[in-house]
Amino acid sequence: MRERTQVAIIGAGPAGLLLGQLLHKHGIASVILERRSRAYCEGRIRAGVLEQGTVDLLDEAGVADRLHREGLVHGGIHISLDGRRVHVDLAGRAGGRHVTVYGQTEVVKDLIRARLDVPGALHFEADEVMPQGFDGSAPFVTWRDVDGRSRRLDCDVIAGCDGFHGVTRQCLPEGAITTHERIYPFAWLGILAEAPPVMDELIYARHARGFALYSMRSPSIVRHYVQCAPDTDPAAWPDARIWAELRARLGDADGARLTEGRVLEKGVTPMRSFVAEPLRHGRLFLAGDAAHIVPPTGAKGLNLAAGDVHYLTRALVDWYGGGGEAALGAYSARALARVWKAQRFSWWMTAMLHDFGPAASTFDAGLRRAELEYLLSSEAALTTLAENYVGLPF
Ligand code: FAS
Ligand code: PHB
Repeated sequence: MRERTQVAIIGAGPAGLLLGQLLHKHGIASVILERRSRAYCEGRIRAGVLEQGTVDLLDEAGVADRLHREGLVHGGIHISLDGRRVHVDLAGRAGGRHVTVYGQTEVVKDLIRARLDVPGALHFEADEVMPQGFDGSAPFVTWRDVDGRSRRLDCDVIAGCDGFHGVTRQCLPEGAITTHERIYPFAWLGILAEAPPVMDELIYARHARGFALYSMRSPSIVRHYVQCAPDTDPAAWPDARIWAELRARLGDADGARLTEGRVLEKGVTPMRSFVAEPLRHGRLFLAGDAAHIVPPTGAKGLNLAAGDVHYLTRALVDWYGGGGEAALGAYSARALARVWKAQRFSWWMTAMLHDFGPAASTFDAGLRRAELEYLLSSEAALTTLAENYVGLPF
């Protein structure tokens, strides 16, 4: 079975879905091919903090009504060092810009609902997806549908939005991309639980026992993380142990504010920094986690995916509007410039707030601690953190 569209999108994560919806708003047709089921995509617990720019894009895509009704607008965060907590006034330091706490799961649900309004625009359980012919001017994607039929999708452009473990980056010829990577000697053990948040805004805590993050999804659902060993088995962390560690890393005063509750989900997130460049290969474009990964300490993963989609949408709208090769050629450099700044910020937050263990040099450990103490004592440094946290302009 053979069909045609303008943009073939591989992957129905935030990047692929938002791209499909924004292109639709600009009158450009697309078809999204997603390997997993709808239930799986809507059940994944991931990010939770949206930059102002990401919220603006979801508004432009026409899928932000529920976000504005249910999202929590935060004008600040807290940083805690061995129980001493400092508030960072994000809005006051970053021109009134703020972040919105709204689960990635909810963003994906809102975007899937909108994409399914357009018949044939989104296929779940698409198997053996393979991009082809993108080094020429008539690319296409072959795949097998949920009924086992082999299908071919002809298009003008392929967007690889299939995450870190997807097929698009892997199908590029040897030498076509350069990758840069840093693996951290720790991971995050995260829980989703029925409990009230510790504070009205997020707390990033550095403690002698390791890093911890106190986040939320609503006034009655929290999302907390503790730094753990990279090979941690969640089964080795009974709920009581997690709550005890979360309390200890807040210090006595704030520890008393922590309320325990029923744990709904528990999982380990590996910590790596990764960039693949360039993002364009003929008529194939990489966006989101397919091209870069950040450690979640800077809350940038989902927001970087949205940033890429902002630039790719502009490039495609310009190209279809007669902007020629230059329009397509602009995407990679523009998106990567913002990606590297977010990589720097995410690495900086991770280095400053985590314990790198006995293997790390004591000099580096001293620097990291001094970095945090300087931050907590400097107006200029707090403002730098604020402008990066709320999101650098596109
Ligand atoms: P995604 O990975 O979200 O989506 C890619 C999609 O492509 C998936 O639906 C996948 O099934 C599909 N796909 C893959 N291969 C395919 C194929 N061959 N054919 C068809 N479809 C295919 N960020 C934070 O800021 N805070 C967090 O707490 C946080 N937690 C995270 C936890 C985990 C386990 C992970 C992996 C990431 C986390 N992130 C977090 C980062 C996260 O938010 C990502 O940056 C974000 O999901 C990126 O979105 P996409 O690029 O759309 O990729
Ligand atoms: C989350 O709420 O899941 C979250 C928040 C901030 C981060 C990472 C994760 O830096």
